[in-house]
Amino acid sequence: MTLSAELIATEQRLGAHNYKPLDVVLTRGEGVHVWDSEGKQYLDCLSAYSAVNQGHCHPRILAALTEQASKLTLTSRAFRNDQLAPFYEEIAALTGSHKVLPMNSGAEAVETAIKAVRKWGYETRGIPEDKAEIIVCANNFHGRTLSIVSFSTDPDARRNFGPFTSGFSIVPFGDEKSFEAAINPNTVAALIEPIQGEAGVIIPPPGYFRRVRELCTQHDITLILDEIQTGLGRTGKLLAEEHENIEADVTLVGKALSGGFYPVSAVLSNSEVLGVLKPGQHGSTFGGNPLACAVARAALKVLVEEDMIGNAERMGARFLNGLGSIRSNMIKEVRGRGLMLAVELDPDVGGARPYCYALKEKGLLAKDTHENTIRFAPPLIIDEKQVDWALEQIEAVLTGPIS
Ligand code: IF1
Repeated sequence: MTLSAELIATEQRLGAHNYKPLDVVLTRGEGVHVWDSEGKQYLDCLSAYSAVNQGHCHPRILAALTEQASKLTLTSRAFRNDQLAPFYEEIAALTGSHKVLPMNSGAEAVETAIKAVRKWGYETRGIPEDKAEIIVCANNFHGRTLSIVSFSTDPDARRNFGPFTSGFSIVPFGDEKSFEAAINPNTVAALIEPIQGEAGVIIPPPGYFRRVRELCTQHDITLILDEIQTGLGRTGKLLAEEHENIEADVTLVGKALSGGFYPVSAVLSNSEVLGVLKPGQHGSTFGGNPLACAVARAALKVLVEEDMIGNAERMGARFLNGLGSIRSNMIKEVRGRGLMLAVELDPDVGGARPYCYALKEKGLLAKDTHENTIRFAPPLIIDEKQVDWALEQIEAVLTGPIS
C-alpha cells in the first residue's frame, strides 16, 4: 500500500465525509507546482479555489508570516495591535474603500455584510423591523453557514438543514428585468458574485451590472459584490467589478487576501454601511489579528509589485484562446475571464470527473464542478511555457481516449 493510499484510508475512516476530493495527497507546494506523497509533480490549476493566487508558499508572504509569528500572533480585539492600522490603510488605498472590517473565512465576511446592511436598512432607510430583504441570484455560492445556505438554490446545500433564515429574494443571474421586478420598498441590498464561480464560471451579459448598479443607486439599495473568488487579480483586474465599469457599495474579499497562508477575509465599504456597527454588535476572536494583518499586507504587496494582475490578464487571454482552439466534440463551451476559466463538456460524455483524473495522470490538477464542467484557475504567476504545457495536456485528454 502506498503512503497516499494509507492516508486516504485513514481520512475515510475518521473524517466526516463532507468532501469527495480527487485522490491525490499533496505534501509540498512551490509557485505553480505541488507534489504528492510519492514525489510526483503537478501544475496546480485550482489554486485552492483562488486562495493561492500568488503561488504556493510565496517567499515574501512566508517571510512576513514567520517574522510576525515570532513577534505577536493574537491579541484579540480587546486590545489593539500594531498591524491593524497599516493593513486598513493599505487595503483601503488599494481598493478605494472608506471602511474595513476584517474577518477570517469568506462566509464570515458574507455574514458580516448581511448583518451590516440589514442594520443600515433599519436605521438609515427606516425599513420596518424584521422586514429587510436582500436580492440574491440563483445558482449563487457565498459559503456554507446557515444563513448563507438559506438562500442557496442547490438542493444538496440546503436539504435537511432547516429552519432557514428568511429575508432573501432569489432572481436569475444576469437578468436585469427580473432584478428590477424583485425590488420593493424593503429591499436593502443585492448580494451578487461578479462571475459565478461554483455555478461553472458564468459571466453575465454585457451591461447587466451597469443596469443593476443604476437600479441600486435609484432605489437606495446597497450593492454588495462577493469578490471572494473573483477579486485580487483572478480575472485580470484587481476587482472583477472593473470589467463592468461599476463600483460596489460593499466589496467582500477573502481567499487570496492571505495568499493561502491563513484564513483572512474583509468587508470593504463606504462609511455609511459599516458605520452602523457599534461596539459589541459584531466581531471575532481572530478577525484583524496581527498575524493575519501582516500576512495580508504582504499578500497584497506581492500581488501588485510583482505584476500578478497584469500577468493574469495576459496569461488568461492566452489560456482562453488556447482552450478555444481545441477541436473536440466533447467540448460544449469554453468560458473565462483572466485566469478564471472553464471548459463545459457535452453532457453525453458522462461527467467531467474522469477527465480530471486523466489530467492528474498527466500532471495537471483541476477540479470538476456541476457534473460537466472543468475549472482552470492556476496561480497568477503562471508563465507562457506553463500555459502552453497545460493546454497540451488538456488537448490530449479532450481529444484522445481516456484510460
Ligand atoms: C469549499 C465553490 C469555489 C466563494 C464565494 C464566498 C465563499 C466562497 C464567491 C466562502 C467559497 C469555495 C469554498 C470551497 C469551494 C469553493 C468554491 F466551488 F464552492 F464554488 F471557490 F469555486 N464567496 N468558495 O467562492 O468562502 O467561507 O469557504 O472561505 O470547499 O466549500 P469560505
